Amino acid sequence: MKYRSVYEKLNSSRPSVLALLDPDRISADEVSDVTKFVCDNGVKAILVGSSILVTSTFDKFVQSVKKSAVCPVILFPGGCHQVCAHADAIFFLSLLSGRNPEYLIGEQVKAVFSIKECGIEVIPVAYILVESGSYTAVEYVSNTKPIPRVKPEITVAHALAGEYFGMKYVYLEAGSGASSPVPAETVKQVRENISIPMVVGGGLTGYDEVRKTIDAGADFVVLGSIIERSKREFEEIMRRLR
Ligand code: 1GP
Repeated sequence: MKYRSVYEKLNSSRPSVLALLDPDRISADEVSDVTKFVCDNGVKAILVGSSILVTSTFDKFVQSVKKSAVCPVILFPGGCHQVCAHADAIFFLSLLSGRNPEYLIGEQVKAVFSIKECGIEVIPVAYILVESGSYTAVEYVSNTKPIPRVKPEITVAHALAGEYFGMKYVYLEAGSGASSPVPAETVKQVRENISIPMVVGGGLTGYDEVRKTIDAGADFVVLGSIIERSKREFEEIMRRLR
């Protein structure tokens, strides 16, 4: 089957797991092996991005991921400086849950000419930060407040706004390394109210949580920290999902 786009290819394999590789947390020496490892375990795409980006070798990192990956590589940028031509696509995020214009539209406007020059596929994403019980990097860097976790209807309203804007995915984010993932009840209510695919990530560290999130209606779950923390536990999650 030949796919016209990354978006189409991803949608043909739902539900599935996407890996997040953070250039600030994975070294240049490890990146090829980590990429092969996540691909061997069946992830359907690799996201590359970081909240801040301390490393100066972002382009090289993405290039190494692309060289070793057998699935699409998608940029998941923390800002306009995380754009490069080595990826297949970019999640063009707007942090809808926040009220900081810089992350709603400012960074995006600064990035458009680089994206256009790179010629990579653009996938508009309604990015929604849900309170996780801890203060996360995305909350700090974006200077926005997450949506209270006990108010799923507010998350639903933001997800629907994203759909009405014509965005292609809703991404419910608890924040990388969050102490609690997005509640299954929130995922369920969003699923019942939107018709576009949903990505859920942040704080998912065990099979039961991943299963619960998928059963609640997530089309894609994103795993990041667990890959860095325990290869064995990541393998276990992927094995049990098969
Ligand atoms: C963060 O959703 C991703 O944007 C992944 O989070 O690192 O907690 O798996 P974790």
